[in-house]
Amino acid sequence: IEKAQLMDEKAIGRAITRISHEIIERNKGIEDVVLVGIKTRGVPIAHRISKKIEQIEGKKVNTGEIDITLYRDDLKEVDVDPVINGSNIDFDINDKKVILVDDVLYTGRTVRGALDALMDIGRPKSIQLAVLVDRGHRELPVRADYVGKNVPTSNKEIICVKLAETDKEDCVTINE
Ligand code: 3GP
Ligand code: 5GP
Ligand code: MG
Repeated sequence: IEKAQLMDEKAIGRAITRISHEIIERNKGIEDVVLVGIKTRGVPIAHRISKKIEQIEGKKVNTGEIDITLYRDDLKEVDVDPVINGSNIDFDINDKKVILVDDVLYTGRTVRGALDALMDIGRPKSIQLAVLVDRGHRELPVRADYVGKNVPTSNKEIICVKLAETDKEDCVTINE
C-alpha cells in the first residue's frame, strides 16, 4: 500500500544539487574525487551528481559503477551477505577520494560489500558515502557523509525510489 510521497522530481533534483555542493565543499574542490554508483539505482544518481559537479566546477569527475548482487531476502526470511558480482570502473581508484553513491541506506550490508569490492580494486585515499535516502535500521557501523533525506521507517515499511533513467519518473514514496 502506498502511504505517502516523500520526494517529487523537484525535491530529488534539489537534494542532488545540495549533495553535489557538499561534496565539492568538503573535498575543497574535486581534485582526486571520483564517483562510484552502487548497482541499479545508485548508478543514475552517481551520474546525476557527476553532471551537476561538472556544471558547477567546469571539470569532469570520473564516474563508475559497482555491481553487487544481494542474496539477502528483502522479506527478511533469510539474511545472507551481499555477494560481489562485478564492477565497471575504468579508471584508477588508487589514492583517489571515492564517493560511493546509493539510493537507499538501510542495514549497511550493501555498503560493506561495496567497500570490500573497492579494496579489491585498489587503495583509495578515502571513501565517502552519499545516499538519496537514509531509512535507518543499521546492522553495521556504517554512516552516510551526504544524505538527501533522512526518513525514519519501521522495518515493515519500504521506501520506493523511482528514477527517470530506470522507471520513467522521479519520485520517492513510502509503502507498506
Ligand atoms: P536498486 O537495485 O535499484 O537499488 O534490492 C533490490 C531492489 O529492490 C533495489 O533496487 C531496491 O530499490 C528495491 N527494494 C525495495 N525495498 C527493499 C528492501 O527493503 N531491501 C532491499 N534490499 N531492496 C529493496
Ligand atoms: P542495506 O544493504 O543497507 O540494507 O540496503 C541498501 C540497499 O538495499 C540499497 O542499494 C537499496 O537499493 C536497497 N534497499 C534497502 N532497503 C530499501 C528500501 O526500503 N527501499 C529501496 N528502494 N531500496 C532499499
Ligand atoms: Mg540500491
